[in-house]
Amino acid sequence: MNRENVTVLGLGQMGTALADAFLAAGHPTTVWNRTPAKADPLVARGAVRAATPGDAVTGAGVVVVCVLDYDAVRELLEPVAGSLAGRTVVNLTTGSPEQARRTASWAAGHGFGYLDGAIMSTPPGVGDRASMFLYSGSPAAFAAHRDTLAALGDPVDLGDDPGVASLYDLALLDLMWATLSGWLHATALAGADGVAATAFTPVAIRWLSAVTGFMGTYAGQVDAGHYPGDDATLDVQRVAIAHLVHAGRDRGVDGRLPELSQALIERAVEEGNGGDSYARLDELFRKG
Ligand code: FVH
Repeated sequence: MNRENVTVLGLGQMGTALADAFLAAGHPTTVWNRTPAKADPLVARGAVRAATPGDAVTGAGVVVVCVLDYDAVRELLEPVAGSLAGRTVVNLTTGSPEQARRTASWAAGHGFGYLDGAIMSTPPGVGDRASMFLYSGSPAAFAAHRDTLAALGDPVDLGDDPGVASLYDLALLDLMWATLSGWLHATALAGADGVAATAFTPVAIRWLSAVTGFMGTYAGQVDAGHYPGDDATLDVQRVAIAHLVHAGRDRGVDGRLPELSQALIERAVEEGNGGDSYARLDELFRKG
């Protein structure tokens, strides 16, 4: 089959994995990196080395950029903007929604297609259909290059606002860090009484699948602004979380994480919402 020509700019850990996935899927792949030696292993596996970013984008249908930050993206693309007209840039660099929107407007002004993306994986997951790649921006560019992007992972289309992929990325990282911190705190608590992390974690993982069920129920409550406490009320959870905070203190475990949840629960109860579900805390976060 004829595979689309792709170019990958930026061959750090992630850019290298992206280029490898395109090669594995049979795409003619041109690569460029600021430090040229990082391209050597990819060239040995069949990639074409470009001497400059300008050379790299010539002939590519899709130009994938994955560098440290958006300052580096602009530094890289501004000098070659004239050569990008008629092509599509897919920017997989982590940034803010505002940076994504500004870059999309700049791309439109230069006549090239632009998709902003977020990689919900580490490099070993690239090329696996189970890994989500989030995209937002030009619907035409997504439709034209969806099959090519599928070489990297499951391409998830988040619509035409170029900032939305970054927004989801930040929100999902928020969820990841809160979850990992919760797990590490729980592991420290259990560990204080001699429970190994490897013994605790399989039980924790089963519990997390129940928690995702709660999220499914509570999402509807958040959207409706109505939080019936017909599973577990904040009044009940206020008592339970006090046990967690005390148990941590007794064991010398840093208590700031559960104390934040405790403070939010207590505030919601003080405001007269003790009969509501945990989803009621959404309103406290939104108030800031
Ligand atoms: N690694 C991961 O698991 C995460 C997963 C989610 C998405 N991120 C984002 O991907 C971007 C790159 O991350 P990385 O892990 O590949 O990072 P490094 O291995 O440190 O490579 C950085 C590359 O950026 C190049 N670079 C930096 N500054 C410039 C510049 N001014 N002009 C041109 N290129 C630049 C750097 O080049 P060099 O140092 O090798 O010469 C590397 O190619 C990032 O946004 C993550 O948040 C990865």
